[in-house]
Amino acid sequence: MSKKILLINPWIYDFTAFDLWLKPLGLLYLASHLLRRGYEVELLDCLDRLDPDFPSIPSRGPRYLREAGCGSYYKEILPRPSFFQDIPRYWGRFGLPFSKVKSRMEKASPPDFVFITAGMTYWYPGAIVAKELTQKIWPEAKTVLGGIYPALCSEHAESWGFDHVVKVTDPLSVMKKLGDILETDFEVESYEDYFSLRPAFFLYSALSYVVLLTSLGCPFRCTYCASGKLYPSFWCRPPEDVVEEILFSREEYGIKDIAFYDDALLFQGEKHFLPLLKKLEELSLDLRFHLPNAIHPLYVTPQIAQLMKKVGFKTLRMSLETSSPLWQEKTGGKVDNYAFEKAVRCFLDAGFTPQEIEVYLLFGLPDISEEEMINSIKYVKSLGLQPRLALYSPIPHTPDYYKIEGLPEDEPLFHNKIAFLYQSGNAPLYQRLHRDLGS
Ligand code: B12
Ligand code: SF4
Repeated sequence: MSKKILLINPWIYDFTAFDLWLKPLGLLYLASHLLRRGYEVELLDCLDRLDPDFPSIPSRGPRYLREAGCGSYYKEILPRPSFFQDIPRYWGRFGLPFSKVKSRMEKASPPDFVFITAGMTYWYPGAIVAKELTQKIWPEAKTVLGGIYPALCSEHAESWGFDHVVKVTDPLSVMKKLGDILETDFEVESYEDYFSLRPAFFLYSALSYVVLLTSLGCPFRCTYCASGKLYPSFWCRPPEDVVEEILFSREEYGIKDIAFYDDALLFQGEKHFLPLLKKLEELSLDLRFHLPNAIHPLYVTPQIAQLMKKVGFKTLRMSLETSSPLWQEKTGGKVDNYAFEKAVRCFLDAGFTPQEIEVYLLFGLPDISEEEMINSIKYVKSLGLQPRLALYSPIPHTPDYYKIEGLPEDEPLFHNKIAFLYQSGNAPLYQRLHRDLGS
């Protein structure tokens, strides 16, 4: 008889959480590879807002995001962790009600393995609770933890008593480790093999969007980002393959909205993103594309901007982070103001309105001054654009992480962006700037 594997995307324990095209893409790829090897696979996504057990709640957030399939999660308020007592925000568990998940698990037939993902280091409590529930209900089932948390906080992740902890994120290394755990050969020898299967979105009963990964890694090494640790080299899928996946998702799931998960979507654009856009233009598909992760201004050209407008890019976000040339250089040199302004011109000339171009500024980098943050906001506004403040959060294995004094090394909850905002003393400034921006 084939082995049964339950894949769990656990709840988020946090101050805030929003479904901004949030899907456990790694788990969905794993599901497809497991199914191909003949395993019986089930998905329990505690963050599936379209699950019939999800309580109906008024969805907050901007209207354009709700129309593009995003929305609020149900939240169960819980006591704050003791070290967050001074943070004046409610702590809670976002996702399906705990009781529903528990009773669903109790009624299900026991799996042989339970695979649990953790998409952020500071989202680990959800994975631990899912593991504890598993061990209580099915003591015989083997638990396997994977995702960004065990990759960036390996020792911490190993301390919970999972049967296996997969501490890598590169798809080939992950499939190799899983092969060892399950004593099987997934025959994934190359990235082409890995991406030859479509992520298993069919495991959902309903979908309001899908997410898409067209490349791995990023050529830059920004001092606040872990991309280089997770994916040391850059690789991109052939554009034809990506187009096929887009067509498949559109036909199979009837979705209109697609969000890109790439770190560096525009890098090597000539052989990757540009041919993809050209093909999408030819096909004229009436889809809406979104860039929650933001793109590199450096690689925007007039042609790319025009094609993006034509094929339906709706959420257009660019990373500037800071307008200070000194800080741009110090943090990795991924952008300068000249390249940024050039990219803005390309998008405006292509017909995007200034309101449609969202600019990410990283708020609260270690050592950056208040004046520099204010100047960045003024600079973006002087171009007629809307700045979006992304809160800096400390990420292990990055140079900036090690600059922060007094950050407890053995507690990943301190990587939480809201927690860091309060602990760094920047909360009043942020609230003032946020209020002034009206965003
Ligand atoms: C897409 C993305 C987002 C999306 C969706 C988030 C998500 N986690 O799905 C959005 C835009 C919402 C987002 C937001 C943010 N993000 Co983000 N995001 C990413 C990104 C670019 C890709 C993640 C991804 O899905 N990759 C593709 C899939 C296939 O990978 P995967 O799920 O990791 O799966 C692989 C392995 O992990 C493994 N695997 C996964 N699960 C399992 C389970 C088992 C059992 C096994 C065996 C294996 C396994 O299999 C796959 C094989 O390759 C990563 C960077 C990166 N390259 O990883 C940053 C990243 C995760 N984000 C990060 C950050 C900092 C943020 C923000 C805080 C930024 C900000 N300041 O606002 C916000 C937080 C939002 C919030 N609510 O708190 C950090 C993580 C920080 C941390 N402490 O963990 C990362 C690493 C980027 C960075 N700067 O270094 N993000
Ligand atoms: S350019 Fe973006 S993805 Fe690449 S290292 Fe910098 S922040 Fe990370």
